[in-house]
Amino acid sequence: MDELRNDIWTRLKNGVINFDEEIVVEAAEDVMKHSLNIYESIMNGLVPGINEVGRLYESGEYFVPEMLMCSDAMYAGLNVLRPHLKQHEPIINGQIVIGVVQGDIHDIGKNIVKMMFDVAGFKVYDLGRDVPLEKFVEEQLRTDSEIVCISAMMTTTMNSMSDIIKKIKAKNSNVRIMIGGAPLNEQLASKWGADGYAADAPNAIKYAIKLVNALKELTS
Ligand code: B12
Repeated sequence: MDELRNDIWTRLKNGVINFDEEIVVEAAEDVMKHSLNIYESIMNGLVPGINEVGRLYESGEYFVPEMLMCSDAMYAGLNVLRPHLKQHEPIINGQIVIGVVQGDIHDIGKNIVKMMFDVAGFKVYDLGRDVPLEKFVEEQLRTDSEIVCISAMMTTTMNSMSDIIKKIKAKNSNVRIMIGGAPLNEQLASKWGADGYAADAPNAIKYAIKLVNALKELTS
């Protein structure tokens, strides 16, 4: 079983690297056929694939068109797998606004985090990518969400997070804010006044549940 699972994950990974949508879709269908864990297959197949693409881009072997085709292949796999992620009984009753900062169109990571929040039972308001600062503030007020999640993938775009956090907190000091994305870390999160940082989707969910529970205690 381990061999079969590793073979399917390798096909997912290589399909993304070689921007071969057909191979990725076939491997994704095999994930279901053999009842493999869907989230693990995303994190051990598709994600290492796209990370290797980043390395190839950095080393000058790939350029933007290749990166784009690789991300299409990654989404082809994600689209097959996503509907089969099991919806649990809500683990928690909470609402989340999520989006990628203005100027940044990297949304694969944000979509994985969003998917996991959905699965955990949160109501998620997704602003998409390249989101102007004011939109985060307006959507939080409109939906009265407990948490706002902000994603950025570039060192050039992440700095706007500091302003977004200040503006949201100025309107509503009870909101909890989490940030994430490859260039972020805990130090930046605390420097900018965010309530949390998580390096990946499972930790994002754990932390969000903690924040919502603490908020409920505070306001009860
Ligand atoms: C795929 C990709 C693209 C695709 C994006 C497609 C899409 N729809 O997202 C395309 C081809 C469009 C692209 C374009 C560009 N890209 Co690009 N891209 C990447 C690449 C290879 C992978 C990113 C990715 O999806 N990773 C996989 C996901 C799953 O990981 P993740 O995003 O980190 O998300 C996880 C965690 O961070 C966390 N998380 C994410 N968000 C959040 C939010 C919260 C609240 C929390 C708690 C957690 C969390 O959970 C996620 C799941 O576990 C990276 C290289 C890399 N290895 O990171 C470069 C990279 C990000 N790109 C880069 C660049 C430079 C660009 C371009 C400027 C290139 C150009 N010259 O045009 C443009 C930018 C366009 C723009 N304005 O945004 C640079 C950024 C460098 C920098 N300054 O920081 C990188 C690092 C490549 C490099 N090494 O140079 N790119």
